[in-house]
Amino acid sequence: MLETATRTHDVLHFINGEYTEGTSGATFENRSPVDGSLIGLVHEAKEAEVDAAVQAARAALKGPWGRMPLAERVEILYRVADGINARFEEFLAAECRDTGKPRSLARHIDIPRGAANFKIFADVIKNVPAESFRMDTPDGAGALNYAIRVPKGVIGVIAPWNLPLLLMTWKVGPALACGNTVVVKPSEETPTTAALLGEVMNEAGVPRGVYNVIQGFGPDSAGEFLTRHPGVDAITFTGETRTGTAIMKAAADGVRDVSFELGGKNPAIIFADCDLDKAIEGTMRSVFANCGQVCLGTERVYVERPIFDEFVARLKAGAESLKLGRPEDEEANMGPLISKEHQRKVLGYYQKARELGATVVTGGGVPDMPGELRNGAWVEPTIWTGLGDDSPIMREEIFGPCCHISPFDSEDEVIERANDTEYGLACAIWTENLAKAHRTAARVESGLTWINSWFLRDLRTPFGGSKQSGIGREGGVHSLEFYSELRNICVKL
Ligand code: NAD
Ligand code: 6OD
Repeated sequence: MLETATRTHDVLHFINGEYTEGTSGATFENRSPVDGSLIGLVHEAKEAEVDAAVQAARAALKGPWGRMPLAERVEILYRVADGINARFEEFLAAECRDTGKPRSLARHIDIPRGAANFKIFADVIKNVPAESFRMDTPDGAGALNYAIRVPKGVIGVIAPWNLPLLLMTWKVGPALACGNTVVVKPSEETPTTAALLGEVMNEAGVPRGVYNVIQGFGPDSAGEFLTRHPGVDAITFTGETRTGTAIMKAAADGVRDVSFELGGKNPAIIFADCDLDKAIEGTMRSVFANCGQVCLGTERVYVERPIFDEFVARLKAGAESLKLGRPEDEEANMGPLISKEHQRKVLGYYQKARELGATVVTGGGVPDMPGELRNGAWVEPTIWTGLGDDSPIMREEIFGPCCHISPFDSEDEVIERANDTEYGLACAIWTENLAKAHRTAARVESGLTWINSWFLRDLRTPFGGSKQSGIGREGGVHSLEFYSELRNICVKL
């Protein structure tokens, strides 16, 4: 039993308020995507560790957490948010070490949102109105129906590696606000910040067993054992659509609820009447931010024909101006991909695009990095043109710093092409004609649509994907629909 999340940079489980190596004896390596160096060993959870975490979470539901007045729970969540901010630099260093992403990015997005996710849902649960109906009865006295909101129970939280702390706390924040307890399975690629959060939970006074973390992989490891565990009441998952399918099958046993934020193949629609400077700037971010590893990112860009050549030339210039570098290089605006395995996948698509006859506008390979950075998972920012909409490059999620740009000639045509996908997560529309913008936004089949912006969002709004990009909506009060249950009570007056 240890008091901290890491020794050097080895990462442990956090179960019932304590750090533990567990009993499986299994470990795996956490390697830096920047240069391939060994960051540390991660202890892998098997059935015994998962069971211990679930039992701890179940016990905590019946303990002080379950009996705690809402106002006290809310104060604790504010302290968790403050605790992350108080250890901001530690979280920043850990997140950038695991992911290789630029510190300048994580400083503005990942870590502040990690803290905000506790504050916002504390505010939401404090202010959510209760529902009540006064009804007539034959005796004239009437009856009062009112709904009470109760926690679902133990929530299994399975998180991906692209925005590890942000996406994990996006689920843990509302789960705890609603009075649930959680067992979190972070991605095997990014185990550290979820573990570190255990220290903050203890410091903030979160009772033992409310927040548990088990480390490991998906199949035949922590992820699968967690989703199969009958002590888990509901599962919230962010990751690939294929993984969501496997988790949904596991959740069918016991008829457990799921909330899924899955993959995408997001279009951007650039009309000729857009403000081109803004459209280029926004598309640069939506294609290349976080090395293209953002579920909401753009991989299909449709540009109205009169500005097609200029748009391609300017996006090419933008891509070629990106500076790749280590997280601590404040000039760098792009890091490596998450792993050598993901690099192989993305480079496979780069190769396939060439074989399919794409015009490689820029990139398409591995950049010439200096020294030990050669051992990292670097790829070039890449732009293609010339492929048809049915090409695998246009249909499959690549999750790298790349996009294909196609010309279009009419509003109806582009909407049909944008919607011609099994996914439906996000879309960005660029035009100065507001009527056209609203018309197009209403017709694109995506859970989130931006007009003349990207990634901008009030956290009280519904977030989620259409079609195979997800099930359910989270954000603001919408999160309460998944993380709590309404029960009706009827009082005869
Ligand atoms: P992934 O599906 O490979 O893994 C996500 C998590 O699931 C990891 O913790 C992994 O260990 C676990 N897992 C894998 N197989 C499992 C199984 N059989 N049972 C239980 N757990 C299992 O996804 P990733 O590669 O980590 O993340 C990238 C993907 O996530 C992309 O497809 C991206 O679009 C998607 N994503 C979606 C959103 C969204 O909001 N819609 C947000 C971020 C990422
Ligand atoms: O901002 C968020 O809350 C959110 N869920 C972002 C998802 C980004 C996907 O990579």
